[in-house]
Amino acid sequence: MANETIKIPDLGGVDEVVVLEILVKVGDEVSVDQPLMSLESEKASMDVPCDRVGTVSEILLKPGDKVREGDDCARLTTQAATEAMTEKSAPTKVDSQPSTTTPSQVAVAKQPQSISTTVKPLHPIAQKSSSEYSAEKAYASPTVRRLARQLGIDLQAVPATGPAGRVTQDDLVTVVLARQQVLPNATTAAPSTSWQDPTKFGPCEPKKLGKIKNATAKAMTQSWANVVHVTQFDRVDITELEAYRCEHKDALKAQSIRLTMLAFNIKALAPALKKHPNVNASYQQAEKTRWEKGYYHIGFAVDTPGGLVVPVIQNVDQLSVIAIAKQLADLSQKARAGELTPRDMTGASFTVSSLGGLGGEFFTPIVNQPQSAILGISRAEHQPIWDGKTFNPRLMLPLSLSYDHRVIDGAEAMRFLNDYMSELKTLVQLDLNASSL
Ligand code: CAO
Repeated sequence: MANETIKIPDLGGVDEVVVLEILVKVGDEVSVDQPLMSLESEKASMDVPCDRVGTVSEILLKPGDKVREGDDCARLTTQAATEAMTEKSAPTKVDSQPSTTTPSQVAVAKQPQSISTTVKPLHPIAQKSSSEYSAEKAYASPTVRRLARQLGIDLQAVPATGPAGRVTQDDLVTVVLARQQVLPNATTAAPSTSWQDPTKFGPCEPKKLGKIKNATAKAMTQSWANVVHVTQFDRVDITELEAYRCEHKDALKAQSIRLTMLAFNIKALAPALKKHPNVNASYQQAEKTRWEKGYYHIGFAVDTPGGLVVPVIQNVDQLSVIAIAKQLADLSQKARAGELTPRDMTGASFTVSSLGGLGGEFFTPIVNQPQSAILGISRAEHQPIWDGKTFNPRLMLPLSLSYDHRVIDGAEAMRFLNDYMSELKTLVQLDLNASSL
């Protein structure tokens, strides 16, 4: 038996690196090439591989320590007879090439930290082929990257709990357990522990969610887990605009056109979005890029017997209020009849959700990914508004703008909302009989 010291190997020209994660503990039996700890320089991370067989007797470093080539990092108890006759290993560089390993049965217990379960193949949603794999963009040690690749987990979708947003092995285990046992369809949420058998407390009836409600549940879970939601509330004075709408709505009704406030709400979006392209955008996390769209396709939430669907009115910047009102009616009718096609429901750059016909005040709509903002509209009500001398009854429309704070700052959101409210008020100047509307 001998007690031997493992040293920090050649760092490939880097003077000093930081210890990120210790991957073994005292008492672990380790083998040749097994990573003992992860190190990080400014631009890359690397593992310190073990260069012999033995049992860890002491760990001499901790996360956050700064180390140089030749520093002691751990001690092993070894038996001369079992010492590996290998050359001193170099540190393992970040492996940015996709592995050729197909995600399949992987014995996690072979990995450091002795995770003892044998992981079965993942649910298909959790798997990615190695060619699709792009984990090099995520923040994790090479060991965790390798393990994620073997398990078919997209590192970028894993909620990280490690230092500085680093994905750890435990985070991967959480995802695997959540997918296998608790949330077979979820991609990012943590396991729920709140389920209780409701029949223990009284009569109840199980109702399976239909296709639309399932799709909504999945999209909302993903958005809730990934988007950094903030909701900004405000009220806009639509007294004149509502009077204007009422002036025209009966004549239009005679032509079978239903002119609701929502058509005006949608009409005012295009000029406001043009002024604030970051609100009409999608965030591509992997590339740290915001895609600002040069088109104004507005999705609107429709409440149908089967659940919520979101048809899209394309190019609203080129449509009159009346054309928007017609499309609102046509698409809502198709939605409620279950006749929407995929083309009717794709490509939105921004979404509105109006509960104005039903009541309520403010609410917190959930961003419809991959968009970065959504406008909630509630029921307009008369309120006493102070004009400096007296209170006047004004019709105030409550607005709730939810946005992704990764893409849009609070001040930007407020500036957008201010411009939107101004645009809405200017619509009273439209000539509703003109063909150019
Ligand atoms: N304030 C006051 N009254 C309003 C209003 C508002 N903000 N919005 C609509 N109304 C009125 C309408 O003017 C209409 O009255 P009139 O017939 O006198 O004109 C009445 O309420 C009913 O309107 P509507 O809801 O049928 O029509 P709409 O164009 O406003 O909305 C649609 C169409 C499809 C968006 C709506 O029917 C709908 O499905 N809303 C639900 C959306 C939803 O579920 N959102 C939640 C998503 S998050 O879970």
